Amino acid sequence: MKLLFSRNPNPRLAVATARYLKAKIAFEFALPMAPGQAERYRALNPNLTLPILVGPGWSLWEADAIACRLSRVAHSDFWRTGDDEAEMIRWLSWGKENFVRACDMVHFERGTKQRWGLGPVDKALVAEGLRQFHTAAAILEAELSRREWLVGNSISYADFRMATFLPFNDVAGLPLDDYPSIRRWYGRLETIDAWRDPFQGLEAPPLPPVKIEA
Ligand SMILES: N[C@@H](CCC(=O)N[C@@H](CS)C(=O)NCC(=O)O)C(=O)O
Repeated sequence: MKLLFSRNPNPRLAVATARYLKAKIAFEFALPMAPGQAERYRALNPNLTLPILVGPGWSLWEADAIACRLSRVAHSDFWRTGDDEAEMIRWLSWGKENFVRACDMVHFERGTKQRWGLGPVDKALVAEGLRQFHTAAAILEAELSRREWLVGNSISYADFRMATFLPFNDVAGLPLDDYPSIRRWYGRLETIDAWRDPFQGLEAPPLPPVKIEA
């Protein structure tokens, strides 16, 4: 199996998951959206997004599906399959619609758009993203004030998914310090090598720097 990746948030999540699970797979940097590259990747993922997991005669896209498959292959409970499964799915589902989405909105304006020259920061969208961030973070904060990890007593894929955009907070500038339990939870994630430095030893050009608006 081969994981096609870039350094952007969702592929980073998939690489971190694969490395956390010590998956015996190859890693290949890819640029499906670069000029002239689409035809090479369309059959693997019609969205032309990353990550993509490729095997003999098949491909799987969406970071969550890839995490599910890699966890099964590794016989790990990182992707819960027992009594905790419903709770894990609850956090994946809620996260994608709420906390992760709010982080994505702000990061897209302040990070992605500025890195790739996609236009000026839309201040109204940042304000709306921050409003949604505070609403979601309050719910997450209450939960994490009572527990170390989102599901049961140990880390699961729900923790990785919830944190998709937090490694990019140097550019997103989300007010994490307003939420001490989230901050402590994220500190625990950062002690995990596979999360903190998923690209270690992999060949992948750095992301373009964010150009600060005048
Ligand atoms: N829902 C998809 C989102 C995939 C996605 O939006 N990937 C973006 C990066 S975050 C992408 O492919 N960007 C182009 C690139 O990284 O080259 C997933 O979870 O895998």
